[in-house]
Amino acid sequence: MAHVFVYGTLKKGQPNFYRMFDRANGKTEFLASACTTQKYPLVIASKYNIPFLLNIPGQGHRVQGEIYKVDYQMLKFLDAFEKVPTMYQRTLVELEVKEWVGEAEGEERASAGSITKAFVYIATEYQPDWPSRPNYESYDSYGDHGLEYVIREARD
Ligand code: PCA
Repeated sequence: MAHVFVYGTLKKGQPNFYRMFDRANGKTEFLASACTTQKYPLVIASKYNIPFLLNIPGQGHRVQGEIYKVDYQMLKFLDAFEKVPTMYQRTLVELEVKEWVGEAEGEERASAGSITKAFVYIATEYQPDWPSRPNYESYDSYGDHGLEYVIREARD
């Protein structure tokens, strides 16, 4: 089992959320809402409007997202789906828990305000202009930026 912090299209209400709950891909359990303890730029880039967290701590916002507990099969699915290591790298990030909902067996229930760690998918590399793009505290594909995510199945 692994803990994964999602901040983009895998969040609840976002276009790839359902993939984490497709039992053919493995098992997922929601644990908590959280935000990064450090600031990072979260930008939307590429012609498919893909959200990327850039590994530039101290710049941008403390990014909001959700922590999920996934089994090994789901972790491998997500790595493949996020094109690790070409597009994203899966790395550990420090998080502040906002609301802990899951009650994972044998695990401490983390209270609001407590610090935890989870895997996150960060951009493997980025174009020079990405860090100066508008950056978001909380990603929403359908937000007023108008940069709706283009789902895999609709790409050319
Ligand atoms: N999927 C991953 C990384 C960016 C994306 O769209 C996530 O939601 O965390």
